[in-house]
Parts: sequence; C-alpha cells; structure tokens
Amino acid sequence: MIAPRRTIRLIAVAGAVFAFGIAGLQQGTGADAAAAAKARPVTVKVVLRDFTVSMSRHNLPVRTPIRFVITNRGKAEHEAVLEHAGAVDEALEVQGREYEADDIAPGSTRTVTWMVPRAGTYQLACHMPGHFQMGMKTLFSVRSR
Ligand SMILES: [Cu+2]
Repeated sequence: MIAPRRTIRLIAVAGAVFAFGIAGLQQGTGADAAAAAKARPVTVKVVLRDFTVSMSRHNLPVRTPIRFVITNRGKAEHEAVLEHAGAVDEALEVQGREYEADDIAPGSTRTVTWMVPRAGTYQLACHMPGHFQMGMKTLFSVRSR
C-alpha cells in the first residue's frame, strides 16, 4: 500500500512549504532566497521535436522553482538550454548551476527544476549543431507573481 503513505507525505510537505512561505513573507525581502527555495514549485511541460521547442505555458513566476518536464518527441537527440532571449548557447548560471539539460535521447523525458532569479524574457533552445538555426527555440517571460 504505497499510495496512501505517499499521499500523507505529500500533504506533510505541502504544509511545510506553506508554513515556510508565510515565514518568508513575514520576513520581507531579506528572506527572498529562502522564500524562493521554499516557494511552491510550478510545472511546465516542454516538448522537443525535429526542430521545434514548445512549452505548455509561456509565463512563469520569478524566484520560484520551476519543474521543466522535457520530452524529446523527435528522431534526433536534443537538449534544452535556458538562456536570455537573443542569446546563443549561453546557459543561465544560477548559484554555480548551469541551466542546460544535455543529450536527451529520442523518446525520453528529463525533468529538471530551475529557479530564475530575475524577471525578464528568456528562451529555451537546443544548441545541438544546426538545430537552433532550424528554429529550435521558444521565448517565455518570467514575472513576479
Ligand atoms: Cu535539437
């Protein structure tokens, strides 16, 4: 009976996240980083094809963990790079982490959780040789909630 136990654990985690979220708000902007780490994550589905990138939503919250569930429905291997709009293969680097999901095989799904610290316009792109030039990118915006 795994399901009920998992449900209880999820509820406990949700409660903890909610409590930390309130604490973060009460502490004001000084607790931004801590609040971001505890903010309720959002999920966006990303589909890579030969040669397009599509996203289930194009407006995402700033300083919030974003779960990118990236599926390669193409025949070629692809990657997903989160970078500023107009950049070319310059993955965002946040706290020493590069926002780049490499070598996603056809038919497979990769899930990464990335947090964007500043509002702005960004893109998800594939920089396997030639793919970006064939149109493998999509723009999205990151805004305050
Ligand atoms: Cu590609």
